[in-house]
Amino acid sequence: MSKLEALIFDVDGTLADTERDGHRVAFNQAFDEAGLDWDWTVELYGELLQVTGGKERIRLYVEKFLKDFELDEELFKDLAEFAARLHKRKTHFYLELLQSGAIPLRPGVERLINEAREAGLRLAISTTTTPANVTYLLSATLGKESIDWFEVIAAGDIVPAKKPAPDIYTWAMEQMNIKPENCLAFEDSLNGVKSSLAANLKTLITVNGYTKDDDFSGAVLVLDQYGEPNAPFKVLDGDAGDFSHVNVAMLKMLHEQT
Ligand code: XBP
Ligand code: MG
Repeated sequence: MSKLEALIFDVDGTLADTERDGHRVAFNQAFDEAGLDWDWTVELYGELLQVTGGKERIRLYVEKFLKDFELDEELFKDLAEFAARLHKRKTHFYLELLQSGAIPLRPGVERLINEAREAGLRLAISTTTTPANVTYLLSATLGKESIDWFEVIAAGDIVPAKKPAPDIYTWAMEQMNIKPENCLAFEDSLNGVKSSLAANLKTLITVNGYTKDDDFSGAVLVLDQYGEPNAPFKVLDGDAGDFSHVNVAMLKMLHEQT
């Protein structure tokens, strides 16, 4: 039986509930600054989350939802350049939100990370979001030193294909020189679980408002949150044994499940 050695965390929706009140708000701030009358409502954003990557999401919106969009070819050589420049400003606004402390970690995340470190488990991140978004979130919630707790922060455009492709997870494991059977992945969405399962990783899911109805077939367990000793999680699918909040002992039990 292989030994659990490393935990690989997704970021958006997993470490923190960032999409509805974070990324979506930053996108709208960038549109407003650019003089665009675009408004990504909570509902529309839920549809746009079908694609991972902020630049890709802008392009999906233009191509799928804006029939009469005309690119100013004096300013931008193509839609990719337009999306990249708009996305750069969105990231600026998102980092401001993170620095303001507007986005806390989800319940149980800080406790689980600290317990994993004390147990000597290796930590990594595999996310579609922009690298700065990760370091700013960690700094704002756990302190700047927490960035070094993660051996690898695999993020954004570091790989050619974003989730649901497995690339971001396989790249992180290559950097760590570790095999999937010695790891557990932590995800929140359909694109995320497709990515981690395609990388042959056992995956623990915590759902959120946007992903609660996603199909998590293949995940080892689906919860509403990691929980705290005085605030138990709710099991949505799978077997959590006698555990009521996610801790290292439970992760070792899950890791041994076939
Ligand atoms: C979620 C994503 C990201 C964010 C927006 O990433 O798909 O694109 O929605 O961040 P994950 P960017 O769940 O893998 O953490 O605008 O920086 O892409
Ligand atoms: Mg996610």
